[in-house]
Amino acid sequence: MQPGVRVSPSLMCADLCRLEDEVRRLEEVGADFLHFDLMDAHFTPNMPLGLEMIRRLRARTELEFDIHLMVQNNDLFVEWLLPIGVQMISVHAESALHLDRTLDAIRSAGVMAGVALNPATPLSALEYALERMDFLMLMTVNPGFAGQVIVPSAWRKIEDARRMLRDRGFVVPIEVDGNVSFANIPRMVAAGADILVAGSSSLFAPGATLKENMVRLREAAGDGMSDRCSR
Ligand code: S6P
Ligand code: MG
Repeated sequence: MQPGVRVSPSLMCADLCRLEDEVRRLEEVGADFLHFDLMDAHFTPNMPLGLEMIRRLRARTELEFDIHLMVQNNDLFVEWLLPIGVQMISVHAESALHLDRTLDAIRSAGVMAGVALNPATPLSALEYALERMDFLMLMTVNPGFAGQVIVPSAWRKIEDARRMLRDRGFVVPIEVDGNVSFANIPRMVAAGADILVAGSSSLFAPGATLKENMVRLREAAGDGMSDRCSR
C-alpha cells in the first residue's frame, strides 16, 4: 500500500457476537482505525451498534476509534462520545443544524472533526466548513447498510472533492465509505481517497481469512496511485 492510505474496518461487518475477538484479529492484521457506524433509526433506517458497546470496547484496545455519526441529533451523540475517548468523529452535513458549532466542539476536545456527505449532497455544502474540517467523509453508497453497490456519481465526486480541496489549499484526507471493494479500491485511491472504510466487499469478504483479505486490500490500494504525489 502506498504511504498515506489507511484502512478503517467497519465493525458493523464484523461478527457482532464475538466483537472483542474480532478487534484482536483486526489489531493483528494491522488495521489503522476501527470504524463505528452509529445510527439512530431516524437519519438512517438501521441501528447496528450502540454507544455503550463503543465505551466498553474503548477500554480493550489501543486502536483509534473513527466514529461515523448517522443521526438526527449530532450534538447529543458528540456529547456522549467525547468523554469515551474517541479519535475521529464525522457528522453528516444533511442533519447538522449548526455544523460549524458542532465541528468546533469536536475539535476543541482534541478530536478530529469530519464532515460526511450523502451521495447526492453537493460538495458546495462544505464551502464554509473547510476551515473547521480535519477530514472529509464521502459516502459512496446511501447510508444505513453494508453490502450495497457504489452509486455511479461517486467516482467523479471523489475526484471533484480532491480537486476542490487542492485548489483551495486545504490538506484534508478523504475517507470513502461504501462498497470499498477489492475491485473499486484502485480507482478510489487514484481518484483521491486516503482512508478506506473496509467492509463486506473487502476485509470481511467471505471465503478468505481476515489476514488474506487485508493483504489483498493493501495490494489493491497500492495500484492506481500515480497522481498521488501531486496532491
Ligand atoms: C453504511 C456504513 C458503512 C458500511 C460499509 C460496509 O451506512 O456507513 O460504514 O458499514 O460501507 O462496507 P461494504 O463493503 O459492505 O459496503
Ligand atoms: Mg460508515
